[in-house]
Amino acid sequence: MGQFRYELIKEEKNTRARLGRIYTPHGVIETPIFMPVGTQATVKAMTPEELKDIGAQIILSNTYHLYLRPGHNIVKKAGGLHNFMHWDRPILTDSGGYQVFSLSDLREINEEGVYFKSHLDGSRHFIGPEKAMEIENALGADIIMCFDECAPYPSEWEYVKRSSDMTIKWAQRCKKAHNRPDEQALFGILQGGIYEDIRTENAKRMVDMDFPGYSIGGLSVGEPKNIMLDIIELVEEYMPKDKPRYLMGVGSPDLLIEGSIRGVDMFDCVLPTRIARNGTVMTSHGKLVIRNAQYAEDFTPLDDECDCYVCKNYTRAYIRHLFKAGEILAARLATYHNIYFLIRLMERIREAIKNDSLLDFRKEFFAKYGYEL
Ligand code: PRF
Ligand code: ZN
Repeated sequence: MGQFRYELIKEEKNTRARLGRIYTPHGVIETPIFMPVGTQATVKAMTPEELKDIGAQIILSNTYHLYLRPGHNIVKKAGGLHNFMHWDRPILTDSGGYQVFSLSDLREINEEGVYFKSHLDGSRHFIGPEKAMEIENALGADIIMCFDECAPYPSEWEYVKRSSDMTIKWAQRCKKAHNRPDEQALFGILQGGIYEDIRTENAKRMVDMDFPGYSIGGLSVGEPKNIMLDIIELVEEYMPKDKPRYLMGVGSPDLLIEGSIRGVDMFDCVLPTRIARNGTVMTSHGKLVIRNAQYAEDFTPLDDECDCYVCKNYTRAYIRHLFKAGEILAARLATYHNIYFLIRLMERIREAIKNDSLLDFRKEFFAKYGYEL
């Protein structure tokens, strides 16, 4: 597996949390890590320089979107996704196995793959495991994901069983079709919904395939939080210690902490960037809707404990004004702060793992943020 490697540095004393490093062709990632999402080859409102300033180590992008627009062959001609978007640190691409189901119209799933209509212009397309690998190989991310089906919640046992079996067959086909194994690490995706028997079998079979990393898919799709956490605990037991674990589509502060406690190394979520553009920011004292009238004359920073560029230089009153006036700087400043907040949170989680104090950290963070333990 060429340049890709996971190094387990330390296991926390009181939890399953791990401190680690992932080595990729574009640099090293300290884990646990939060990956900002750059769906369309851009983390909305942020330049790569700004992302680097705040310490983003890896970003995520999407096969489905880049295949539809501008087309993976154009990205390949540009010299790959890193060159195309001017980001020289690690990139992970999701396979489209999730977006095809959540965004496109008129899906038709069979063992071959998925026929769907583009959410952009209604044109008809097909993506299966081989096609997903062709696209991800062309994009050239450091970490790429197998093509899977994320069963909706709730789904019947029979549906999830069939879907999870198909995802395993697709994973075998992805592994076979992957043309650049020395440059791109292909991760397997665990599925199985909320059914413990399906999850267990799926995890064992996926791990037997010996991927360089594993992700937990099929969660954060509407199931209760305690069920999600139970499933993470269940499948964590089957995932090898010497490989990274990635919980897909999860990025709220409470779940970054809870996931880390349960041995997850990587997270991604559109949440911090999406809510930022709507005027919601995360602070050490919980979420804050900056558009609200109560901030009209509030000349304090977004978060008095944050030392980001935004909090050092701008006030709540000013940022509220920008949102009310429809100024694009509003989205830029709020996005900058929110990503910084989560990157800082992950730094504090890593620090707590070093000190074996992650449970105390959770207690303090939750109390202040307003979460119930
Ligand atoms: N599969 C893929 N991408 C995903 C998911 C999944 O199950 C999820 C689940 N929340 C988010 N992103 N391929
Ligand atoms: Zn800030």
